[in-house]
Amino acid sequence: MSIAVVSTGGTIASTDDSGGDATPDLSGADLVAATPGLDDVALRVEEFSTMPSPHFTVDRMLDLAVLVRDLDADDGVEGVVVTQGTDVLEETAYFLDLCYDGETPVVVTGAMRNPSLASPDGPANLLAAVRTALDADARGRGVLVAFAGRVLPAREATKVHSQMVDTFRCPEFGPLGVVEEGSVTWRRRAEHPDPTFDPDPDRLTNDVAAVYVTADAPASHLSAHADATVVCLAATGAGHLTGELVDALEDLRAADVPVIVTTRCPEGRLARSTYGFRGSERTLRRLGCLYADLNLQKTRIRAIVAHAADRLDDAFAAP
Ligand code: DAS
Repeated sequence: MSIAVVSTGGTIASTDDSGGDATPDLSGADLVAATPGLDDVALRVEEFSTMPSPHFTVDRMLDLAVLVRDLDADDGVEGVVVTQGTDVLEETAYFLDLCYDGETPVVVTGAMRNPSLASPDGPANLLAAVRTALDADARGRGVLVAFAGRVLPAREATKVHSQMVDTFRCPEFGPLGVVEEGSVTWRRRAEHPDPTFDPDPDRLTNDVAAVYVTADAPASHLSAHADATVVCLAATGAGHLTGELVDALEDLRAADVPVIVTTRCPEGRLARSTYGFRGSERTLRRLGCLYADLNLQKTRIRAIVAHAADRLDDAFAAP
């Protein structure tokens, strides 16, 4: 039995030997060779890509999900570790989670400091991810993120700092566990398991807009997306829009564009029956919007996956 390490690029695989501009150029085999503490673990390496994570497309995310499913079906694989750049790691991890209901642990990790810098964090993160994937209690927990000693559910993990090494957190509810001295101490389970989707590659599209509502935002911020396949909206507070955005929302809904609303607050969910002013949850309900309880970028990933599986209504709640 072995742990499959799937290398995709990112800072963990970047060097700046060319004079200060780090770019991904290391293979998965290089990452494994540079990580102390793996001698007792049988590893196999899958070289998936060598790219910065902002270059990841949803098509590549689906390719990665197919690979993860194939590895789960392989009796020789005990766990899967995916290394990726941190910028969109939370989106890739959640994409994988939405497409995966296997028992084999799948753990995503990366690094904030590349191997050319003092104190690179990649080796420690890779080691912690492998130890997590080997932990019997990691089985059946869905896709996990292991980073800076924390183990987080893909659904909740989000990058909260642009530079610090302990950038991945779960706002509101905290990590599932922590890795210390190579073993995981689990403290909670991820409640609210998501349905699993089987996206049709031919329906997969990146044409799902993500709009962040801001004070006095004009109608154009929303109407610019009148042709989008789906629009995801991070509303203020418990689910509120500016007056002008309501005008644009009415037009979108009249044109049958699905609109999925979440809150722009890092913690908490949308209200259903607290406010009644124009642009409140009453408006969202009247216009047949759907509700999400995820951050905006994860809401968009869920919309992309659910749309590709032709299950959009099934994937989000009505207000
Ligand atoms: N921000 C870099 C990283 O942390 C780049 C990337 O996401 O690929 O990996």
